[in-house]
Amino acid sequence: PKTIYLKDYEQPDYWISETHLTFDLHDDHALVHSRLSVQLNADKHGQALPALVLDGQNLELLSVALDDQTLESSDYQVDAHSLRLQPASASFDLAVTTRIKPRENTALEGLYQSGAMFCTQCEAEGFRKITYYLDRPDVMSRFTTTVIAERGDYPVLLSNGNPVASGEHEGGRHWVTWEDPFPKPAYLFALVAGDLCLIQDSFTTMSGREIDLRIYVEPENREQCAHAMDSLKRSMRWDEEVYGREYDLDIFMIVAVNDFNMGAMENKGLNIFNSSCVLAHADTATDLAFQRVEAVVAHEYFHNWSGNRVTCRDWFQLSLKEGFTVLRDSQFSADMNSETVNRIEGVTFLRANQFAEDAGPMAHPVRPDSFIEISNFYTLTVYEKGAEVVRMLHTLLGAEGFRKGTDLYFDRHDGQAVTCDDFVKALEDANGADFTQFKRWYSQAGTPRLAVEGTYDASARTFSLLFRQSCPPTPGQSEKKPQVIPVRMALLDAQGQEMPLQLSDESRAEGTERVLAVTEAEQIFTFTGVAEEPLPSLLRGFSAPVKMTYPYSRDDRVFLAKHDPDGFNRWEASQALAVEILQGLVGIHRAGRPLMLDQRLLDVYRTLLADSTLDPAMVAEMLRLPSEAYLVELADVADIDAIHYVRDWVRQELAVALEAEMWPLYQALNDQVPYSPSAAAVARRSLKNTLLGYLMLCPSGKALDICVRQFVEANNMTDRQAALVALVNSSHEEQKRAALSDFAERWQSFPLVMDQWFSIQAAASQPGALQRVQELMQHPAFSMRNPNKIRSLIGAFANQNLVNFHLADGSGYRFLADRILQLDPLNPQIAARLLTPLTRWRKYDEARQALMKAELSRIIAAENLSPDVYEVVSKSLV
Ligand code: DPP
Ligand code: ZN
Repeated sequence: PKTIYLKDYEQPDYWISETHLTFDLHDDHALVHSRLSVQLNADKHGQALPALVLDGQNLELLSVALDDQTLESSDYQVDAHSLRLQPASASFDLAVTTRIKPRENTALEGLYQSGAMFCTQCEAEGFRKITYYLDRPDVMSRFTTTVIAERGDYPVLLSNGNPVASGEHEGGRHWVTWEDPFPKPAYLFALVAGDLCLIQDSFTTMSGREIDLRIYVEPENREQCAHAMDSLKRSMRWDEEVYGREYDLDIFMIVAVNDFNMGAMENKGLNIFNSSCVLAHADTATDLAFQRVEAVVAHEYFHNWSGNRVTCRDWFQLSLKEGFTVLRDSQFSADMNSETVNRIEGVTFLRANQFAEDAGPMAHPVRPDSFIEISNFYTLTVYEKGAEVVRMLHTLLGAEGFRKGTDLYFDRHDGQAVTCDDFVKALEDANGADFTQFKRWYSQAGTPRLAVEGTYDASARTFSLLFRQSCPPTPGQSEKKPQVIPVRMALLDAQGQEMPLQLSDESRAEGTERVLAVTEAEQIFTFTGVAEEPLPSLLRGFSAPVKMTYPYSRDDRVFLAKHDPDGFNRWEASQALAVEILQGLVGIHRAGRPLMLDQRLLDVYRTLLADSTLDPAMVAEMLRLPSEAYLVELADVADIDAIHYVRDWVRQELAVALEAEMWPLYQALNDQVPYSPSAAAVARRSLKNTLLGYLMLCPSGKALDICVRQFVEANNMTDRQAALVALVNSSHEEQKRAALSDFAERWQSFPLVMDQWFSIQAAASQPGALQRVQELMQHPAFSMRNPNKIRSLIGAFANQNLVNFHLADGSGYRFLADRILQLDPLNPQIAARLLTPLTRWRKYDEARQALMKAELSRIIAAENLSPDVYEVVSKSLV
């Protein structure tokens, strides 16, 4: 496999102004006729005519014609990746016919069949599996697409843009022609054919245009689309209000498919979604699933501007659209729900997962320098850290300055394929800012460390903050330069009030909260007129994706957890306290000494439970102990057995000590009101079910009946599933078995509900998990052909069931490696994804490291490995 470098980027030799496609769809194949208007890129080549080299893979080439002259096979060269021919003029039409086999396409890239329907996934390089093309995002073309299929099985025929003509052929076949007026790269092409039902609505844009909104799903899912439609309308309004962006076509379509590698895809005017990110009904979807639908619908819709109208020049720039769009969807979700809770969830996810990626063998910058297989770079770093980078720009510029910058960006680059540098330049130009140093966030990998110390001088009434930043080496980058780290902060007095802030070079105090931009390896900020020794509240809202330390005492953390006026930092203080306590106990447990719980954690939790003024969702977040995955990430060498044991032990101690306080609160929240998906109702369920989880740990056993009752009587899936999780993780074997079989029987024909059933069991930490997972693979609802099933059973086991996956005998590793080898020939993208837990071998003891590396070596020795799996394994073994 070949490595591709950003530094080798060159413009294409030819452009394609028009792309005319005709798809003749049949049960066992599809004929694809393409007619391209091709022009020499004269800026690059003057008058010389280089060969035209089109990308193509897994295609059966039937004919090639240049300006209507059919070519002999000696006139062109075809190999496994390309079609090469020599044009005779600077502008010509090229007509190519290929035959493809969508039914045999198990990789789910290009044109494939999901159940009875045809659909496409072209990002990043799937279009080359449909026809020969310049399959690169800087080649933008106007597409006209005709789809022909049998009317009976495929009454609905869709592509990008607007339908402009349709008709009947003989023998029951019909056709529809779609025209997309906006030039686009091939990765945004989409086609759907199937027997789908339509849910329709409309939206009036800010300039008064009426948009036809359509969601297409298989008929049995008709009742599960209301939330997606509502989310879409709110996204459209929000993007007008917050970013000034209006929708541009007359129709906006979403189609749900069951077999999909990603969450969803932003194809122009025709978004194709994994059904898990569209369908939501109170009976079948949890609150988490509702929130995910809202976020993904918004994300894909926002791409219409940040991704489609302005797209990426090359795939190294992927974060240009993904980082920015993730930020946009998280701003939207924050506005629709609780901003603080939303931020807590985002930061929790980032720290447990992206930080681990940044510390592992696949660490790469937000804008990578090289790759073998681009599919491997749809990563947490490109998406989530990329969003953090844009969020920091927002923090540094303020909301107004940021908006001026994005307005200029969209204006300046509308219809273009651009780079991350172009994005930053627009923000600079609109604000007269200089982000030269800031751009290191795009080129340097790794999570920076920020060590902070505070010194109070009582006689001078000054408080100095000393910041020291560093960043550990990552593959290919041994030395790092200082980055710009925005630190949002305040100083708190003994009552927890924010103090006025005046830096030593300022003439008077202004405000009580600041953003300090740390730019040096070592830097001091001194505040003057500080009347008493303050407690600093630092990195509020997680204003930079760094690992910050400050020598807080446990009492300081208790104080901040109770009194910091900033909600995010209250949570942060309680988390940090819990982390410190858990880490301490892990050491004690490993030394074979008895465990004792620091009463300060109890004290914080007791105060939380007693405070009825707090948002229940916040309380639930604060009661949640740091995850095993996060504790692993924080450790140099993680003892997963000790981490698991200690975390469970602390949970149990908390439950017993707080049982009396938790019961009345659970009962008050368990009020059997009719289901509502409102943020307030979600918050109440979140706290109630967090409490149920704790109460089920109490040896009193009082909670069992109530848990079973909640499982049986719940009027929504959130409550039912929470009860099931608590039962499955308990030792009440009989009730557990009954609940699991009842659940499976009731929901067997709902694939997304069965996904939950699989993942709850795969993640349960009792012994014997691997055997359970192997048995579940035989269940009729499981399939190795469906990415959602693989994720919910095998993925959940390897990523969430850490004690069982890391069993000392290596059986978990062997199982995962076997599944990867089994899957690679079918679906390399998903196979490569599954490797993630094995790439983290450096975190574990030597014996486990050896076992994990042995499995990686076994994989890389296999024949005909995909470039996807090869790249991840080879980099992990370095
Ligand atoms: N489906 C991916 C996303 O929307 C790729 N663009 O983020
Ligand atoms: Zn995206």
